[in-house]
Amino acid sequence: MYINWNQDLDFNDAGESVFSSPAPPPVGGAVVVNITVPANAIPGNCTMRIRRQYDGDWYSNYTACGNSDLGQVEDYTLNICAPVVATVEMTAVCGTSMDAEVTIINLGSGAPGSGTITYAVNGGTPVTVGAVVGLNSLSALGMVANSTDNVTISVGNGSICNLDLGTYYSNCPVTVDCNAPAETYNYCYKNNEGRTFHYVAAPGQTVTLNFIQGGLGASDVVNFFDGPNAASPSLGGGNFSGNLAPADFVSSGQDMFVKMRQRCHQQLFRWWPNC
Ligand SMILES: [Ca+2]
Ligand SMILES: [Ca+2]
Repeated sequence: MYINWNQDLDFNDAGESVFSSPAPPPVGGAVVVNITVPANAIPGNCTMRIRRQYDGDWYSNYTACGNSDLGQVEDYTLNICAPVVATVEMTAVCGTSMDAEVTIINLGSGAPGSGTITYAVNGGTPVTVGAVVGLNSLSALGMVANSTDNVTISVGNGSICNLDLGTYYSNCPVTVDCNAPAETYNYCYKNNEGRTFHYVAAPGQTVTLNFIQGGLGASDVVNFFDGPNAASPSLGGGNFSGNLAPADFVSSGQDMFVKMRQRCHQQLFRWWPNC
């Protein structure tokens, strides 16, 4: 298998021979090949060639062009994406509203005027609106901005090359009822989804979090803060050797703030918040 990454009408450059099967090649069934697009690939259409050949033995003639006794050659067009570059900032007035500001830095391989933003509020039906390079305000998303309100955002450029920006939450406080039994809280830790939590107990009470379950990837970090935000004193944090259970954290006052940072994992966390 060959790909003309640099669009110069040949398959001869470094990295353009992307796969060779073992000899003899498998008969029947699928051949699965994972291809990493090199950083110097030119965005746009390029040609991928798949060649199967036999010249008395399976080992001869590993080339993109040339004669062979038996075999088949097929050419395909690959569309190499230049990625969209964009950031999101959320603003929430807890109990009132939650808005998102999407700044598109670059539409990648998209044409001018081709930008779109697709967002879904609280897992609902996605809505697509036009977008410009620069600041795009998604105001009045229709959320009350409580602790579980969220919006999932992606940016398109008129091609199949979308940028999934992930899911964003309001960060509004969760009120811990000190007179109720401890509840188990489940949170699915998703791909591209960082998350913060702000727990508030009644005045004079403290917040305790006890983890029952929570797997962390090698580069994942969870931090705990003794107050209402990440500027508060640390109560600890880190990777916990990949497993949060059975970590316990106790605030000194009525607020505790939790901040997760993750890289592409789907994990389930369960913890008890109580007073
Ligand atoms: Ca080439
Ligand atoms: Ca060349």
